[in-house]
Amino acid sequence: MDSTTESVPTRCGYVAIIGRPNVGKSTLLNHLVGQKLSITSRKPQTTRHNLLGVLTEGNSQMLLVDTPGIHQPRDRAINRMMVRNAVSVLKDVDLVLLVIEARGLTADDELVIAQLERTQARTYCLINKIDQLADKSRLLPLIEQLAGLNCFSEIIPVCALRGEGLDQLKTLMAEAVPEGPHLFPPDQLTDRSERFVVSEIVREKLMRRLGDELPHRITVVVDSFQQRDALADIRATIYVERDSQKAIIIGRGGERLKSIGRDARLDIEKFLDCKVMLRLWVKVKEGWTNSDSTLQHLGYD
Ligand SMILES: Nc1nc2c(ncn2[C@@H]2O[C@H](COP(=O)(O)OP(=O)(O)OP(=O)(O)O)[C@@H](O)[C@H]2O)c(=O)[nH]1
Ligand SMILES: [Mg+2]
Repeated sequence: MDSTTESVPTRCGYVAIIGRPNVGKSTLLNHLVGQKLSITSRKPQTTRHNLLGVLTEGNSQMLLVDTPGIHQPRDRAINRMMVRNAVSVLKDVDLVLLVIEARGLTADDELVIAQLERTQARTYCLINKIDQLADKSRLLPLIEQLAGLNCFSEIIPVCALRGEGLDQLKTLMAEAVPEGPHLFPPDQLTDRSERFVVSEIVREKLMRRLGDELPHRITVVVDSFQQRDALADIRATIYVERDSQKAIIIGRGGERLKSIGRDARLDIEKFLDCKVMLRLWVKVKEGWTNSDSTLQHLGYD
């Protein structure tokens, strides 16, 4: 056969992004896909659900799965569920990206590395946040230490925030996924609904505006979502565990809730590419973080 008519086989595979909380997994997924799909914040345990982001590069389609940070779940059902979800993807993927921070391995990273025994897939170690290292020569001993663990087929320094090192990563991923037909059309970026992304955007604004503890006691449910012409009319409820938490979110004269709603609306308008009317309610659902059945009812799988 004439080599110019030979078709190159397509490739497609699942790629899990795992790591301890706050190392930059969701930032990485967003940068790779080129759209903000997964919420991020400087607080640990921001991501609660596995989220698929589709990256199509030439013949290769990579189905990236962002996961909640793996940690030692203490008392709450929601934390156990998050860690269960994160480690559950390991057995089904073709490639694992294990993310750590450039400042060095921690005991929590080692907890994540121990989970690699659940997977047969090749694993790349991404050293993220290299922008935070004033002295780049400090990377060398870390790379040596990681190589000595004998569990990574590539070790790649990156800065997910600025997209540095990601072209090389894309090339390596595109070669690593197996031959097979693409499972998503190239313009579909996630398998999650718009409702889901909208509820997450509201939760992100809450995470960013509130103290360290309260965000972990909050969840958001979109009650109605109607899109007509160039306007989306959205109603959502913010659930908390106690009246005192409700008062904090609403703020004096409703000011805090108003500004959270404004921030969320601007991001939702960008995401949906239309005008948005967003109405938010705050309700108390006692103990929702520690009841498997309530979690399920609130959309946690
Ligand atoms: N300086 C710097 N900050 C980064 C980089 N990547 C991510 N961050 C920041 O690190 C924080 C955590 O990022 P996320 O993407 O939410 O981290 P995550 O691993 O998804 O966290 P969880 O969902 O809680 O497990 C955010 O404040 C990001 O802006 C980077 O390359 N450099
Ligand atoms: Mg995350």
